[in-house]
Amino acid sequence: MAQANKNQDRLFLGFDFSTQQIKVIAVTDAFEVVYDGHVQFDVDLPEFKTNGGVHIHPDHVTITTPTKMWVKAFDLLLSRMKASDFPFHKVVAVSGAGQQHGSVYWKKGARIQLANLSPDQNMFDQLKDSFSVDDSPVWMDSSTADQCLKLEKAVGGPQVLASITGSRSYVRFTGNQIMKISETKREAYDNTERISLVSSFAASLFIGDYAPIDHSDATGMNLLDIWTREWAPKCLEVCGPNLAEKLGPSVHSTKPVGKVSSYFVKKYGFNPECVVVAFVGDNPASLAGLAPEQGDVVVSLGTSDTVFLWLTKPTPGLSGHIFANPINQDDFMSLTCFKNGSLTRERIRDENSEGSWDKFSEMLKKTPPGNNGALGIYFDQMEIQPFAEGVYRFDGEGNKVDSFPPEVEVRAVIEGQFIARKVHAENVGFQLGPNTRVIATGGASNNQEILQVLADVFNSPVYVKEVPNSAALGCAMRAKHTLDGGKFSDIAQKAHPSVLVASPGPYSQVYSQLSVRYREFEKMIETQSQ
Ligand code: ADP
Ligand code: XUL
Repeated sequence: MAQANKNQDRLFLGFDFSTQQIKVIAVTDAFEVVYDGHVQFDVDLPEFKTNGGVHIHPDHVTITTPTKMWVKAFDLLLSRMKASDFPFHKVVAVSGAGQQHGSVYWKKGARIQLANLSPDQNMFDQLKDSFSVDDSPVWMDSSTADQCLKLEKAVGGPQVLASITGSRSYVRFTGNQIMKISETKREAYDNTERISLVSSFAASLFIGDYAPIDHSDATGMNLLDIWTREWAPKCLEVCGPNLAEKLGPSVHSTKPVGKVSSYFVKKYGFNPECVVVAFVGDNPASLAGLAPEQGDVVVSLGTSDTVFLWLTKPTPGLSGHIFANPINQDDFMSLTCFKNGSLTRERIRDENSEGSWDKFSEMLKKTPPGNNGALGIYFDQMEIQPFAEGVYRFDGEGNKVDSFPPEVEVRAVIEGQFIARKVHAENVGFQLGPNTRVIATGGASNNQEILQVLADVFNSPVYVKEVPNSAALGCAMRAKHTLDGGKFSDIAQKAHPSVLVASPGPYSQVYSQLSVRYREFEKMIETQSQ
């Protein structure tokens, strides 16, 4: 009984250091949200003159964030919590997420400054000169095409790099960003004693020491071997001198990385026993927040569509990314992003259903699953996989046609998109299992008829979760899991039960045939686009 009462007073914090803001939520053991706050960089810290949290350089491809702005924002967030009498002493564990791929360069000597922060001053004043590179490259940067080629060439080609690190080389991936710094800012590189990701940087602020990079975020660097979870020597060698030393160790995402430093205890009243659990990438954190069971598939239907998979046997290839799973040490997750999502669906709605989702849904119900063999591929913008653009329609006989009747067009866009989501999921290792669940989220998950197509195409039940701040919540859940142990899925069930919204009809045969045809059409379009 005493224990139960004591537990009722416990709080967990989940942070999200994202592109435009830092968010925090505080939850109880029962996942009641008792505090929800944020600092928005453009609005709250106008002195840094960011736009959407970043600076776009004149070349348009270099995109950075002033590192010390994050420190100041963190100070501000905590001081706002203090001003609202937030009970810091009740917090037993914290964890957090960071935008993936971004990097922070700590200057030689910074570790000592970090370990000796005085509670009489703020962190910004004490750490503002602790970085050897003032502007952190972030995930939006695309200035490293040359470095990407170099890395792939050095290891034996894009597929070899993907087979080692889970992804071919990508301009935003940190190894390539580090290589660019080592080539263009050599003095600053040599004057760097530790390179953190945004996630491990935030954890470092909390523990007053360099926090290790967690495996899930480390797999977004083109530097970690996804199978052994060790830094890949060949990649390190190409990306910068003495890089292993500058990166320090990596650690599984479930591990505690220390306790809050005395700065937080003295300045804010944290309990000195408060545990800091490894901070992770924002996408892995969202997986924890949304899809906490082995085999789960998340389909996020927003401006662009994103598919996350919890995988046990990944097959890394030339599209999508394989990351280490943030919950289960032996498992993986994939992340595949599709540019043509809601905006394409909206265009088809406007042209065929008078701009009304209700009419669009009615039309969807009028056509049979499989659309009598009609198949459409709608890449209004250059798609990511395949790298192709344009609209392609095929009738039931496989002939290319210029248009479809409105009802057929409406079904074709939804089926074409969802078949693509499934085909690319299979490419990175997705296999339908008896317990596969599809978790739908994002704007279009409000649409029951669209979700029915999703269930039919994936031949799996679809659940909906609208979890605001899924990355921050995922981190609060992870913090509790590391502290208390037990099954992660039990924690998740408590945090937000899933709601079943659509069950698959008897169409697995129809969609497996269409998937085979889709693969052929996609290959043809990709070849034509080259
Ligand atoms: P973001 O990715 O920017 O966070 P959201 O997840 O909020 O976006 O999704 C926004 C999109 O949701 C809109 O562009 C809109 O097309 C789509 N949407 C909203 N309601 C519906 C609906 N009932 N049916 C289909 N799509 C919808
Ligand atoms: C993932 C990616 C973005 C960032 C920012 O690979 O680049 O989703 O994590 O949120």
